[in-house]
Amino acid sequence: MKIVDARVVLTSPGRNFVTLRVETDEGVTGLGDATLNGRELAVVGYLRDHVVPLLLGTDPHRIEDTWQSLYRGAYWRRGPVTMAAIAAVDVALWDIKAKVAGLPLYQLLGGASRERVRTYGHASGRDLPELFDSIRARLAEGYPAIRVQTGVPGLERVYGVHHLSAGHGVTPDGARPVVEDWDTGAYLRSLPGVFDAVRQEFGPELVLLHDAHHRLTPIQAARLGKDLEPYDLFWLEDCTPAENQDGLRLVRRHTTTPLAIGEVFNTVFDYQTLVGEQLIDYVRSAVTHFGGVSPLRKLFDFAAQHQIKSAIHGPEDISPVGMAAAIHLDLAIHNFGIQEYAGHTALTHEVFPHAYTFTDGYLHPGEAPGLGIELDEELASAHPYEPAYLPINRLQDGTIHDW
Ligand code: CS2
Ligand code: MG
Repeated sequence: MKIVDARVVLTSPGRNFVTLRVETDEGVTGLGDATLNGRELAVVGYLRDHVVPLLLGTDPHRIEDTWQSLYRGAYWRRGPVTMAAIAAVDVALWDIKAKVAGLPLYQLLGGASRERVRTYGHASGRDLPELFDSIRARLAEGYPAIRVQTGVPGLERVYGVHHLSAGHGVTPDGARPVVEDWDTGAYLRSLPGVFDAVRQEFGPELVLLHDAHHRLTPIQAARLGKDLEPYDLFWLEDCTPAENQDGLRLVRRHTTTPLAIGEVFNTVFDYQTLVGEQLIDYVRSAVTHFGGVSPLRKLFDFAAQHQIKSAIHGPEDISPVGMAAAIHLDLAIHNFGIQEYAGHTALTHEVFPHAYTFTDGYLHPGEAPGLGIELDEELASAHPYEPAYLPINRLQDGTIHDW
């Protein structure tokens, strides 16, 4: 079997997605997600100009050799653009291999280790009444776990709060990222009270998570983790920018609140200290941003040696193709933790018809051969790319901060 064509499809059914379609001389095709929110065109160029020409004529079954060739052959290694491009190829080749075998991908990854995949959803609110309504809405959808994000007193635009955040939008003229505002002191003073109110309203059993989104110093993260201990969180995510892996040693010394990190990481080297010293409890990388199924399953094996579990990143900017690959991995690995599932718009599901199902808060990849997903290129072409940046974050004095 040989690869005879590979095409990059850029579409925007409500938000931008980058998809690679690989075609073989036997008519079997594979899909891979290469969406990098806010930098989509960089991955499109990397794939079209530097990867696709190298794929033509190669054997799609040689997944590991192709992965290693793309990783080592570029000389310049790692990074979100490179690893998203390599991920798309890796996933497309796994899709092809599983289709040729006539099996759903999870069967090639060791078969099912569980009956279904537990998820968590997003709840947010500018204030407690709005937050409580949002939590009730997720509970009504069956989510067994809920991420809680709220406004911060005195701030106008805050990450993760639907009415306050620009989400993934741009300024009206489409040219520049929206500027959101931040005040760490106000955030640290108000958040414990929010979780106290949530526990009062919804009780001690509800599984709650929170995303600090890289905004704290290690000592501030240590304080927040400690202040949240009475509210028994499933995890505190991205408590501090983790390029400085050593910083998590300080956090870990001060709090027993479980920690989740890694959605912006793209190789195992980003995790070496964090996993090796068990400084975190969940690894967050997505198939799309970590180079594909092949390296992510290796990361999960490394994590398993340190009682660390998976928590694959699953916001709306992971396409249904990336989500399908995640669910196959989630079903197969032993040290599964939880799967983030923000869901997609109805139009996105139409562009990407898929076998995976979301029922009462749990996902299943389905039994279709391969990933179990297709791309309606005609419908995709009706929704062309729209320039969109992630917001940026500034402190009250105008200093740029982590978003
Ligand atoms: C967030 C993401 O879901 C999460 O944990 O950190 O929504 C993140 O903000 C986006 O994926 C950025 O594109
Ligand atoms: Mg996050």
